[in-house]
Amino acid sequence: MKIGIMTLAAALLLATGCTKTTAPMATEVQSYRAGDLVITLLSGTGNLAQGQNNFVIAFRTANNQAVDPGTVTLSASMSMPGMAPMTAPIEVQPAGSTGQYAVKGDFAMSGSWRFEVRWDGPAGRGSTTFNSNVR
Ligand SMILES: [Cu+2]
Repeated sequence: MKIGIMTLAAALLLATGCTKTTAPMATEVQSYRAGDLVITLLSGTGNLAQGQNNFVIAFRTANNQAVDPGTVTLSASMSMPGMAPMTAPIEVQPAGSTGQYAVKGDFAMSGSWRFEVRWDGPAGRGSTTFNSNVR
């Protein structure tokens, strides 16, 4: 009985952690410098993988202070030889901490994806692109 309750508590903690906090997503996938901003992708594994992913995009200053970038959009595409680029459905939502956004993205293929981030808010308006490898 004790074990059952502990397991349930652990399962609830994990479930809550995946949707509400960024603490379990502490492993950096990659960081990019965009002017005064440092943009970091984080995931539970430190990678992005083919298929559905939950990850975090975080905005900080070069001095490691959290920044509120305001409205954030993220898109990803993969150029395909002889075909139109493949795009990934991506949803971005504020994650509850300054500068942190929860992202859901579905990558149909592994390989190098081109990401474009746009932001518009207290830190100004800007955009940047970078490549990240999906395993
Ligand atoms: Cu592809």
